[in-house]
Amino acid sequence: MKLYAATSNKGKLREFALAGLEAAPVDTSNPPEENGSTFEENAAIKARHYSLLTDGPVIAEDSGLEVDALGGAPGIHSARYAGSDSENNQKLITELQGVEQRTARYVCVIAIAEKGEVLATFRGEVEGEIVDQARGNSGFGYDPHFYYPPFQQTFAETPPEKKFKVSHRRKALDQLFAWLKNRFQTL
Ligand code: ITT
Repeated sequence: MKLYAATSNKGKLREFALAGLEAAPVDTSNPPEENGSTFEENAAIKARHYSLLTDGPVIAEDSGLEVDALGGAPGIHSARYAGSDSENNQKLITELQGVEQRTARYVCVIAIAEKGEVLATFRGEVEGEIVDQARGNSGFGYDPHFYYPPFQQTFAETPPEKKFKVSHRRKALDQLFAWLKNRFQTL
């Protein structure tokens, strides 16, 4: 069984590789409009769209940061909250100025689809806190401001393999792997 992975995000691809995911890349130069209102809907839209371009099952994921004091924002708009990663982070910190409650979580939903039909979705989450000062150079996206209390570090200060072990993406991928094993007796 040949599996494909559709993402244009290099950070996600690096973490898929850490998981040992063996999947062929898909041309993502013509992405679908992500007009769903949940991570599940947007992951399904992407997986369904790219599955029409391949001859086997495709995984796609939708992920983001939910900040409690911002009513769950940036949420499904995380990638394009303000623009680039640094603009996104700047906006996040500005929005949280003077706000005491800092709890937040990363969410990752992976969808698998074949020939235009979504077969399953899997959700992983990891809880943390938003810190004003950017710390660390590793990871991507909001990682310099995402403090993970059990490590007493931001995810950008955490070595990639260590971040990955506890991450939202890993939790969703583990469920995917269990599902694939069951369905295709492979992996
Ligand atoms: P694809 O749709 O092509 O996969 P994308 O970057 O547009 O790539 P999303 O719409 O799912 O993907 O947006 C995910 C955003 O959420 C990402 O750009 C980051 O800003 C944030 N994010 C998700 N997981 C993250 C992580 O592990 N560390 C830091 N930021 C993360």
